[in-house]
Amino acid sequence: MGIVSPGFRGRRRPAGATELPPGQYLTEDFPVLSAGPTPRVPLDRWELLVTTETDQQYRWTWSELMSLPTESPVVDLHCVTKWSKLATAWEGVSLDALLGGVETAAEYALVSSYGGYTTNLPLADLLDGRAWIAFRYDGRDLVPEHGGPARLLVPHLYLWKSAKWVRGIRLLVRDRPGFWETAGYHDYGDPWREQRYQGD
Ligand SMILES: Nc1nc2c(c(=O)[nH]1)N[C@H]1C(S)=C(S)[C@@H](COP(=O)(O)O)O[C@H]1N2
Ligand SMILES: [Mo]
Repeated sequence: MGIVSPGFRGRRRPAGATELPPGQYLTEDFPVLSAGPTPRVPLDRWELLVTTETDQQYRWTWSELMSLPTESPVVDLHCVTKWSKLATAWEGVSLDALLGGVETAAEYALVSSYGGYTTNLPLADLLDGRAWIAFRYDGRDLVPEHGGPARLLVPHLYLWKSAKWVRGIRLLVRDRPGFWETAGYHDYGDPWREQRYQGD
């Protein structure tokens, strides 16, 4: 076997791709994009709720979340408004760790936030080390403007899929569009295929 095996892919971008997905520009700062006011959730009342397609519920308090193994992903962010920010450093719990004990045959997830925001994606895209419940950014507790105390982080899709102030994950047999998807944004949102709007 060679040093680089035939199936090898860089961790941050598909093989053969340029540094930025099509149509994106680089930014150094970290813009805040919120469709409404920033909710403030006290940690002693915070909870994360996973509901399966058979209405089984799994709950984590803040301290239960903190007791799960954490990871420190360094990832590129791509917003559909065309800014990209490279090599952002996070700390969080992988969805693999969170959903490991959840029994489901569902193929879709509808993620919801404190404040009412929702976004959908295939359940598979939350797994295999590709998504986290993130609560630290750049060495500090995640600030409310960027989704603190905890947000979803799914960096391989456009950033609107990374629900800030994450509160619930509903596992569904049939796909159901979220807030921006209902407004005409793409159901999947792969930045490398420039899936910005329905029909892209
Ligand atoms: N709850 C919630 N999550 C959200 C949003 C929002 O309005 N509400 N905006 C989304 C969009 S469009 C983007 S680009 C990113 C922005 O994250 P940032 O404000 O940390 O840059 O959050 C996503 N998650
Ligand atoms: Mo966005």
